[in-house]
Amino acid sequence: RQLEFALRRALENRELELNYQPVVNATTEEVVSFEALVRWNSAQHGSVSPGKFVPIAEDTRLIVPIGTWVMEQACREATRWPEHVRVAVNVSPEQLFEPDFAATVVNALSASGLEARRLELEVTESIFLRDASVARSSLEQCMALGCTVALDDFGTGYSSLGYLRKLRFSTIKVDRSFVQGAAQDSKESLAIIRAVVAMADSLEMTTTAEGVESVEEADLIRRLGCTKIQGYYFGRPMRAEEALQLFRRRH
Ligand code: G
Ligand code: G
Ligand code: MN
Ligand code: NA
Repeated sequence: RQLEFALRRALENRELELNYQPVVNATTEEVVSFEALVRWNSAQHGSVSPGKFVPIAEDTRLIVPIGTWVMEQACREATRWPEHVRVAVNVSPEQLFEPDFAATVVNALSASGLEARRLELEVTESIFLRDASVARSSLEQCMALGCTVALDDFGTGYSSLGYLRKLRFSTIKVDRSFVQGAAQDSKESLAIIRAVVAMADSLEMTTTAEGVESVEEADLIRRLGCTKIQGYYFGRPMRAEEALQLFRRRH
């Protein structure tokens, strides 16, 4: 495929960039972290959405070098933010099944000087589909350094509550389909969010509601007891410079 060929060159041609989407404390609405989201401005294909190129990168294993770049860049850019603000990086299963994943994280932290506690790794349930022992041990090594791990898109994959026993996640990210459902008065979505929040509370995990797009949704999510909120209402994914500006205005 043409896209694949171009993607192979994207790193060396410096066509990748990270955008950052704020995550706020549901109660105080202060920014607690930013999620790094990769963007590709291809010389040939223009701006290509991650929904399109991330799956290609995963299939071709290009996600391994791309993921390493994302990790390094995110850590570097996060050092410019106030110390209480953390950065979340999405990690694909392909990356976690590389035996040197933890070394990649160690390198990114030491090269940037970012404290490990400021780095959150976002993984999806799909890491548990294969023999998860390699992935688990990598994530546990990162946790031993002080990083946290969030369970992304919760409830959309091959959810099994057993996963929650296998790794000490710090955060469960409630998929935006439930948030949208709840906002449209779906009894099922409301019940599911309530149950996830209750479960996370008793497991001493926090919850982040994804895809909150309006003040009504933010109020609803707050009432349902989610710890943190992410979504267009509080901020779209933005360039590193804008993220920095946002701070200078708010704090
Ligand atoms: O930014 P957007 O919502 O369009 O992202 C689409 C998808 O791409 C999401 O599932 C998101 O998790 C994924 N994605 C974005 N940035 C990265 C990244 O740096 N690494 C990986 N593995 N996935 C990413
Ligand atoms: O899979 P993951 O949760 O990492 O994907 C994050 C994706 O969700 C990003 O591509 C981001 O652009 C998108 N996103 C973030 N906030 C919102 C929102 O409020 N509404 C919608 N529709 N998408 C969102
Ligand atoms: Mn994510
Ligand atoms: Na998500």
